[in-house]
Amino acid sequence: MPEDGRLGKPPSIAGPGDANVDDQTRRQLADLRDRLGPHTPVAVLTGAGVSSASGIPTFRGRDDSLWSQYRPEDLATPEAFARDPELVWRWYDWRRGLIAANRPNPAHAALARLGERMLLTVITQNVNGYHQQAGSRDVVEYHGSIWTTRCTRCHRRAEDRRVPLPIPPRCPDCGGLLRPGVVWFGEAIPPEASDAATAATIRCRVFLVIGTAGAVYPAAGLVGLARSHGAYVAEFNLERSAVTASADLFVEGNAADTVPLLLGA
Ligand code: BJW
Ligand code: ZN
Repeated sequence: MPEDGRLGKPPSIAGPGDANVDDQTRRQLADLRDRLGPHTPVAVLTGAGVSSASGIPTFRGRDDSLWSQYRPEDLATPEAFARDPELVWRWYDWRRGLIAANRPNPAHAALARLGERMLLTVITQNVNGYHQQAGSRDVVEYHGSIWTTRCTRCHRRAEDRRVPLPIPPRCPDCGGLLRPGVVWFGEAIPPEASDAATAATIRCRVFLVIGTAGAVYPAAGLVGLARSHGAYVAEFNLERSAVTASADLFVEGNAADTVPLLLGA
């Protein structure tokens, strides 16, 4: 239960073998490792916190970027884009530059290694592509990808990895305004992603929740769905979140330190 599962002081940044994790945390992680057999279906829900050790700011955390004055609700909406597409594109262009200049961290790498050993689906709310870059194969991009665009006129979808972009970018086919291939507030989750995430969540026996505030739906609802289908839920976060009450185990700390401990010695 979460109260018992709340674990000691946060580990400091260190290699997986020597992270500063207390004995109770190590025992609970060993117990969690025992649940991760080669035939156990596992689903992992990741949020912005899994990428913060890569130098990518979270949405609701504090940072000193020029964008910290905006809330995601002010920029990640179709209304914001209709009002000021250049502003929204400048934000996305800045984020694309940061993502391209940085790389996946040990948490992404550990999930990719686990995926080689067991049936593991990563459901990520992140749009940066770091799970695939780290080697994860079964990745559901629940909120889309920052590396794709969609034409607002002819609806053409395309991969686009230019950094920086001409702002605003235009469709090579029809000259229409392009938009980022991501899911904004008030927009539906793409049906293939929604279906794949729901199926993996219902099927899994162990559900890992890593670095998400659990504040945005329907993604946050997957935690309760997993639990209601009998999965053991383990959360990895720097601090308690809106979904901690639904977790069987809470592992406090930097995901880049704690998640690699799932690999064992
Ligand atoms: C660490 C760490 C470290 C830091 N180690 N941990 C039910 C109830 C209430 C509202 C709704 C509801 N259902 C739907 C809604 C409305 C809305 C919503 O949820 N609003 C809430 C704000 C209340 N949802 C929607 O609109 C969704 N669409 C929808 O419901 O459609 C319905 C529909 C159906 C049919 C037709 C039409 C419509 C869409 C939501 C889209 C969200 N989009 C964004 C932007 C994506 C593109 C982009 O990246 O720009 O997704 S917003 C932003 O939030 C982004 C993220 O994926 C998402 C979640 O954020 P996340 O990952 O949790 O990040 P943070 O920053 O909040 O938290 C970081 C966490 O990490 C913290 O806990 C830290 O402690 C931790 N951390 N460092 C471990 N090192
Ligand atoms: Zn077009």
